[in-house]
Amino acid sequence: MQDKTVLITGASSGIGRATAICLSKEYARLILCGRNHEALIKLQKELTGCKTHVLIFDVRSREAVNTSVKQLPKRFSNIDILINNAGNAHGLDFLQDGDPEDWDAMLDINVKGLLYVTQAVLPQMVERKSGHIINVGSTASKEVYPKGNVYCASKHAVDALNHGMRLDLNGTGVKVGAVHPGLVATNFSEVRFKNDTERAKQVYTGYKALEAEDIAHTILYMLQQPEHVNITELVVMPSAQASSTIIHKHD
Ligand code: 8X3
Repeated sequence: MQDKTVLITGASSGIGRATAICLSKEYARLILCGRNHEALIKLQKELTGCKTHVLIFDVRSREAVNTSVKQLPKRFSNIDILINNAGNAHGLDFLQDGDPEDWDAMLDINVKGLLYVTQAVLPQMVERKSGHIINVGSTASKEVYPKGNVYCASKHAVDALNHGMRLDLNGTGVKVGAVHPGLVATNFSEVRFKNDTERAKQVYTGYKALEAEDIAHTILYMLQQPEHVNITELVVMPSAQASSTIIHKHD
């Protein structure tokens, strides 16, 4: 077990939750961040192998992000690894039919939220000349698909920020990399389709989608590289997926 502290945003469900479970077996301290207090406490109870701290904040609030990170108890305050995982899709509509509230949510959470958390955590990494940031992007960071417009824009921004951080942090001792998942069977589509469970289920039927654990293992692999090795990005899709729109489904 490495004596390191990991902060994970969006840890209450999906890839964030699976990553917390996976990393709890490898690292000494985990900070579980999110909005859903109940889900995070439940997760905390499951993670018996390492020390955990639950931090409730909405990444959309810069003030809440900064205050929460500042108020971390001493033994959790030196963050070695930041997993920028919090992110959502809201709606799947032609741009001309889009709901500006959905746009705001995606840009505020996926882009600005990621920036706020990064800025709250980064100075101490730079000061200690050590740290590792993993940004969770998407295949939507690399491709734009019909009706994906603003979600894809937000994830393209994550891709750009992943590059930008690596450029700006070059020589500081802080590593930066991204994982870009394709179709992962989580509550992602339920959120996107606003609890239309049937429609959400369709996204992952007819083929074997990735599971959140697959991405958690990819993140662990990126973290476990030797000091001199930085995996700058990995795109991970189900074998049945060739692109955002080409998915081989059986009947
Ligand atoms: C999730 C994958 O295909 O819905 O980021 O954009 S997709």
